Amino acid sequence: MKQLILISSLLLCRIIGFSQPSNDNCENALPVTINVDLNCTSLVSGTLLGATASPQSQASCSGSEDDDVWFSFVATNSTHYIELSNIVGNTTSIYHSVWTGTCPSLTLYSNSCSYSSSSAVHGLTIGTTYFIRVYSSITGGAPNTTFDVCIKTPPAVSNDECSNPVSVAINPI
Ligand SMILES: [Ca+2]
Ligand SMILES: [Ca+2]
Repeated sequence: MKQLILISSLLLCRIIGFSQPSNDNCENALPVTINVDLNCTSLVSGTLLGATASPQSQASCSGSEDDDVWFSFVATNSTHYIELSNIVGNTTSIYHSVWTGTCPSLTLYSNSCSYSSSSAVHGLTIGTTYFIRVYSSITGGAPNTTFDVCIKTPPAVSNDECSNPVSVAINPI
C-alpha cells in the first residue's frame, strides 16, 4: 500500500509540477489552422508551464528564450498576422518569433522578432511550413503563462498585380 501511495504521489508530482509542454521542442510543434480572414475563429492554446530551453539559439531575439514552446503553420498567403491573446500567468510578457527549415535545423525568419502580442509576417511562401517560437521575456522564473495563438489572413487586394489595374476616371478640366 505504501508503495502504491509513493508511486501515485510521484506520478502526480510529475503531472502537476515537472511535466513539459508537449510542444517544448520544434519537432512536436502544435499546428495552428490559419484563419481565412481577420477573425480568430480558429486558435490553439499554449502554456509555458514546465517549458525548457530548446537546442536553437537562445540569443536570436531579445528577451530570454529559455522557456520556449513551438507552433507551426502552413502559409496560405504571402502575409499572415500572428496574434497571442488571453495571456494569463505569473508573467504576461511573452515574445515570439518565426522560424523556417526542418527541425532542429531552423533559421530565424528575417525581421520576425516580436516583442508585443501581435506581428505581421510578410514575404511568406504559400505551402511552406513555418514555426512560431513563443517564450517569456524573463530569465528563469518558472512562468506558468497560458495563452492562445491565432493566425489571421489580410483581405485580398484585387489590384495586387499590374495585370489587374483598377480604372481611375479622369475628371474633365
Ligand atoms: Ca523549449
Ligand atoms: Ca524566458
